[in-house]
Amino acid sequence: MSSKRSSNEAQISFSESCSKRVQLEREKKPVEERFLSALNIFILPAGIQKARLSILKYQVLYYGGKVQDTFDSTLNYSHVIVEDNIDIPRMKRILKLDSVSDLRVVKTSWLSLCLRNKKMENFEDFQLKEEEKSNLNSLHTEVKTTSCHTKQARPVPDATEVSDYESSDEDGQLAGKNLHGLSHLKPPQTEKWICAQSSKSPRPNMNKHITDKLEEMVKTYESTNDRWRALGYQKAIQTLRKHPKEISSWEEAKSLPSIGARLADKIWEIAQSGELRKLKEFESSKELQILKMFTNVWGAGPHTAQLWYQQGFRTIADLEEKANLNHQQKVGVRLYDDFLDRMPREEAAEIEQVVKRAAEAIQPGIIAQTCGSYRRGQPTCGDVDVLITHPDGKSHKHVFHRLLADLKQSGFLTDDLVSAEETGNQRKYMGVCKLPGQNRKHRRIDVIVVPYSEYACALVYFTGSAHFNRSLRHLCKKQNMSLNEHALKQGVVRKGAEKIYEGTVVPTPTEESVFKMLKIPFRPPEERDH
Ligand code: DCP
Ligand code: CA
Repeated sequence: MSSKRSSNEAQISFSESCSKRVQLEREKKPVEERFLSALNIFILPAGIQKARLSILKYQVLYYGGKVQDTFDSTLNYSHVIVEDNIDIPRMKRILKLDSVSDLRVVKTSWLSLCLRNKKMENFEDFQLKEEEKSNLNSLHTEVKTTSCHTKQARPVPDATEVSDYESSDEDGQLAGKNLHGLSHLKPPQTEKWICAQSSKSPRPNMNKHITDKLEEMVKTYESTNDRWRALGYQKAIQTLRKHPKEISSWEEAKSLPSIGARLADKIWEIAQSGELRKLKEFESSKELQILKMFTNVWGAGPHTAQLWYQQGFRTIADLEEKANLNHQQKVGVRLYDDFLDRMPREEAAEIEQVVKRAAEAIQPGIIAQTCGSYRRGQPTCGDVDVLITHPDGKSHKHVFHRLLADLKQSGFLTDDLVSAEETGNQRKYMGVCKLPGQNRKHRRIDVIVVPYSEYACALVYFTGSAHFNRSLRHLCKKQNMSLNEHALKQGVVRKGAEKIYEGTVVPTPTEESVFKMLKIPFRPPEERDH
């Protein structure tokens, strides 16, 4: 896989990494824009998605408020914010409090409303009192009806936009709101899901002039760790690609799945002017361009990129000379240009052959199959993902270390990035290879060895695309199943996002059997390129 961000990085909170910048920006803001300056709040994290919590905190800080990271009963908070479905008894249990009568406890929907309307709204309708239970549904309706669509560009991520993505249960589904909450009553209408459809469009993308610009927005948001916005844009791109005609009005854009009012604004702006001011702003920001470049270094995520920027580094040469790099980043910096270059699929095929021959020499009958974009038939590949197994169910076990040793010995593998990552019965190597001969570039390669019983699920997973996989997983949820690179399970019991019962493994001898269990037509790899 080309994925290169460590999970630790992803977990670093947005507000932590940005708080200094927020403070600087806040100091520059005119007083009337600091409309939350009366706030000194604590947000109870229970029930709030991590990313959303970070963004809520970030916004409160940005608009002049104070957020305390820990709860201290001796402090004088203006408000204690709790998720809408938390009631007072639960809050008291979590904070180990006997009484909350001297606290002003208010639901997150109030904070979202203030942020949306850019002013302090009356909190009383959102306040929870000692004897009161939360009334989630009525409040949700209230917030929805009072929310308004503002056309002005906003400088910071909007938590309400983020919560829409998070609560959206239709990721990977084209128009499935009708299924929401009804999975126990009727079978899902699988034909509406991305994973049930061929990615081979019967017609060209009629909105390429729009999707190209939105793709650039995705890259920028990814480099600033704004995952939810990046995901929102990606979903809109998928929708637009499939739309049979050129967008000719704001309303037309807004009526499409995964496109809300703000995205419709952007789409309509591009449709009308051929430009997107927000993207131009990004492109003229030196800082954002440098952050983008730094996040392209293998082994560096948005947090590291930001640290490097804060340390005064501005070029890849700066990093090479002055930054304190770990092993992976050193390789990433040294081979920066090679890694950015996508290889022609013919080169990926040559790389596959080298691995195949070496594996076959160790264990006859071994299967070595390149997955990822190569298997989906793409003309170029970011890296090569080789999946290895053996049909006898046991011989694969001895191959991993010998294969890597042989490939290093021959000079084919030039650098290790992750020597061995074990998840369950699967082993994964991430490194760098170079074909023999003149003018060859270094290429990223992953070698994953799996038991034959997990081969079909691993094939599905590593073939992707990532968007197709997300759609499969969501469809699984609707059918009380789960799917990952190891197995398909049925009878899974979930309470919210949490799995209460893991379910039981369904034997999946072939990729076809996975599709069949999910009640969707089999799609060959080249039709999974969503
Ligand atoms: N994958 C996934 N979710 C992710 C990352 C990867 O489901 N977040 C799966 C689907 C991908 C496959 O792993 O297709 C291989 O990952 P790559 O990052 O190598 O992606 P591709 O091979 O699709 O594209 P590229 O040509 O950029 O390598
Ligand atoms: Ca790949």
